[in-house]
Amino acid sequence: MNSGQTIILSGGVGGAKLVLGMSHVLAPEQLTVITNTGDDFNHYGLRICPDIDTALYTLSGLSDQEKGWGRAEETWRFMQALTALGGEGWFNLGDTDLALHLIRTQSLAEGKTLTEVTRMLANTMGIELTLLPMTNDRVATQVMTKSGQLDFQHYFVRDQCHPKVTGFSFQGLSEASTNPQLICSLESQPEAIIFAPSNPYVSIDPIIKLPGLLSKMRQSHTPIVAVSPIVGGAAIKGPAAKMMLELGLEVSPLAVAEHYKGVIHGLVIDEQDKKYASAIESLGLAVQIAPTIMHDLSSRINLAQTCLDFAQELKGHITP
Ligand code: FO1
Repeated sequence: MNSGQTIILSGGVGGAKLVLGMSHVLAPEQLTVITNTGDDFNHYGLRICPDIDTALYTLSGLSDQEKGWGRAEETWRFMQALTALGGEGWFNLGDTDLALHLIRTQSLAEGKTLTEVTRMLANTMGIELTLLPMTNDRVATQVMTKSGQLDFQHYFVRDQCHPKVTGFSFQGLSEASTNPQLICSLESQPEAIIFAPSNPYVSIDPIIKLPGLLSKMRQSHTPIVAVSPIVGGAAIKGPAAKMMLELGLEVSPLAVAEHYKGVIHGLVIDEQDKKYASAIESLGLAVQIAPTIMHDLSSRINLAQTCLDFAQELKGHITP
């Protein structure tokens, strides 16, 4: 008897869109969202957890729809004062966003885990579903570039993804423990595991490379379905396509399938990319062709439903 739980792994803005769609399809007790924490960093003494915050703001309806991160109707007087005092202005902390960072930093300093702090923040925002950081330990994504190693936010925000990437590493990952609540969900026969259309290298990999997690996922005999973040030779948002080019990969859902081979059972690709379907199937993966560009709430909901139906179909074909 399975728990009826769906687990979705997510990072960044694209992932949060599918998470929102899922939250409209499933009841809160049926949905567990696992967020990447490799983007997290310390800035002016604050612990910044961007992918958790993008999920919190998106699920609570507070997020800035145009940027995808931070809060809507934000003001920036703190940043104006900070830079006027000679502070660094490359990472924008909005006045209302700042409150969340202060509360999280204070709560962590008092000894709360990142999971406890996230639950507390989710509760204040009326979010009932289970939102978990992938781990309570510190993991920091490092971007290897031709001009040296960069902390993730330096690469992504300060340097605007300009440096050419040669690879990635995840500081602290080999010592990190997977969030115990995720292990618990995996052991109670979940219905489906979904990889949101997030960046495979810097949003999904930090999660699935947590020690022991992949084997736990495979042992659960749960269908694992990913949504390709690459559509029509481009990424919907963010540097995934540029990274693939710099890594010498074809910017296609086939390259995404190859990246996830041995991990996932099925890949959802956009109708624009149906020519890749047979090549992906020859990797031993099932393919679901569907609209994957989420331009409004109904497309987010439809894609979420597509993923759940696809996972249901695959249930019978999961070889232990
Ligand atoms: N992304 C930017 O491109 N510029 C910023 O100034 C910026 C500030 C920021 C503040 C809080 C936060 O939660 C996210 C923020 N992001 C910003 C997004 C952040 O870089 C994330 O890592 C991305 O969402 C990718 O995951």
